[in-house]
Amino acid sequence: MWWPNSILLWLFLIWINTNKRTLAQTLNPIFDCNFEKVCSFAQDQAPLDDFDWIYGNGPTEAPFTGPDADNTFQNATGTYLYIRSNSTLRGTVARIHLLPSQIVTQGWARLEFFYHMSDREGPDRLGTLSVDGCGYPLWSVTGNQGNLWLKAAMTFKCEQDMPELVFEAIRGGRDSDIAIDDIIIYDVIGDPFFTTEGTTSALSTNLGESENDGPVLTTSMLVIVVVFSAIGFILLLCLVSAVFKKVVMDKL
Ligand SMILES: [Ca+2]
Ligand SMILES: [Ca+2]
Repeated sequence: MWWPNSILLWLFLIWINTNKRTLAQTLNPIFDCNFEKVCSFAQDQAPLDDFDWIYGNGPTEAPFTGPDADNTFQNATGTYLYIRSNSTLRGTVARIHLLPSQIVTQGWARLEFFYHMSDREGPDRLGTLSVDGCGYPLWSVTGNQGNLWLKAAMTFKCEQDMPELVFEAIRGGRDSDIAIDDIIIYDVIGDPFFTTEGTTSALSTNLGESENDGPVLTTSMLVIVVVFSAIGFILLLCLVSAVFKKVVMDKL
């Protein structure tokens, strides 16, 4: 019968849209650092690491590595944080701890930042940039990523009230500057898996990373509804026709 199919499908669509609204996500920034003013972070010291991150403006000292400008303003007035390459100190480590001043209210946080890892002379001698969040490894990349600022974004479970975020850079060889800029931490309120239609985001958990989309009304769902409705309509016509024929035949 046509009508049970259609009713079930429309109820399903209503459920999808209802949940889409109730599962909406609010991102409340609790840490926002573009390095244009003093930010709340701390440099680790020995024996926890080997050297410190430093501020940069415009190109870095070495000609074949590092950004030409920061990410915020894309010019030499803007500031970023970076580690300077040193071929004799390969493998040494520099770490910073971000120090948010507000708590995570529902156990989920989101981190977004930009990074620059370029070795323009090659062979690739870039080291590793990695991020730990709330005691777990969240993200890591090694090697030359090209001469551009790239964005990283991840949502992760945080059992600490104050999320502890650590950026760690491991020096590569010559021409292996690593820079970061525009770091934002959000308190995630609502559904941590929700994203707006048409976008995806990396979702980190203690078990690893995955891609997730929120429930959305897609074109394929509409096609299914139209097809089922058409089938239901044809069946209805067949039924009406059969009933009509029976009535006529009975009268004859
Ligand atoms: Ca240090
Ligand atoms: Ca900046």
